[in-house]
Amino acid sequence: MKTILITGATSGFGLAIAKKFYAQGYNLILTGRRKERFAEIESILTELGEGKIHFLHFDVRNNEAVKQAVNQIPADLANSLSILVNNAGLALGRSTIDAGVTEDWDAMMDTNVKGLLYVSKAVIPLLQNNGGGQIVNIASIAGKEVYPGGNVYCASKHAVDALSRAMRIDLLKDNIAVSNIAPGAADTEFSLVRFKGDAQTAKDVYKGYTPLFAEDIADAVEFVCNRPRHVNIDDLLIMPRAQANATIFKKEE
Ligand code: NDP
Ligand code: 8X3
Repeated sequence: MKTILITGATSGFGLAIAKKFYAQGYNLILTGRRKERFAEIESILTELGEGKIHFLHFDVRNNEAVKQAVNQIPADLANSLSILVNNAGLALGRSTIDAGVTEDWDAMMDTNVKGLLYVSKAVIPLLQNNGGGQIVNIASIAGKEVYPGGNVYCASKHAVDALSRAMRIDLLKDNIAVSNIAPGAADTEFSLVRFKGDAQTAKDVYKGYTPLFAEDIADAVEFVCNRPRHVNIDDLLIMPRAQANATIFKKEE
């Protein structure tokens, strides 16, 4: 039985990816900071499959905690790990650069860029020991374009986009394929986090059109991970039908 490690699996895309792969017979290694959600997630998942589920509780910004957690992965899961999904990430705020909050900038760069690097550095040796595998990095339309008030979040996702290309080059020798998935607007907890618990502002982001849902991105991850061995999907930009680019939407009144 194969194993997938998904960062940021306590909500949104990560949780939907976990459900999709568990139902297909994978063992799961799931990570997040909100460990109070682990028990409920486990009970939802166990309805869907029969594999092993192993939770790792750490903040991706803490390199020591990342290393310790990865070292604690049980041997049978470590030895069958074939996919790493670097999904944990966030935006904080949407102000112009002059009005930006430096703590928010630190949190976005530390989580989206450095956290992805720390997790990758800790997990790549497991994939190498297993003869290869696949890394899926969750980037964004914000990694392809910049938009008003997107500044540092966009910079962090441009970095993810660049790291996907760099990893693909550097890990070719190890039979580790690297796929970049770049979603447009998706209705998860993302906007609630971005607007710091302001539920109305978060809801308004998805008003007047049908956004993507977490399951759409889980479908995409499943697709890229299930290509024939000689094929790799390098980069997938996935938008709601009603979103033409980072800023242009067709909204109903
Ligand atoms: P959610 O807020 O629903 O999920 C984010 C996940 O990341 C949570 O499980 C959260 O877990 C985890 N996370 C955040 N910060 C940390 C941290 N410091 N350490 C460990 N885990 C962390 O949002 P989405 O599912 O939408 O976001 C998933 C990814 O998709 C992100 O990288 C986001 O940038 C990207 N994305 C989202 C889009 C959207 O419109 N929703 C579009 C394009 C890309 P916990 O809080 O428990 O730690
Ligand atoms: C999330 C999508 O457009 O809010 O990455 O940046 S967007």
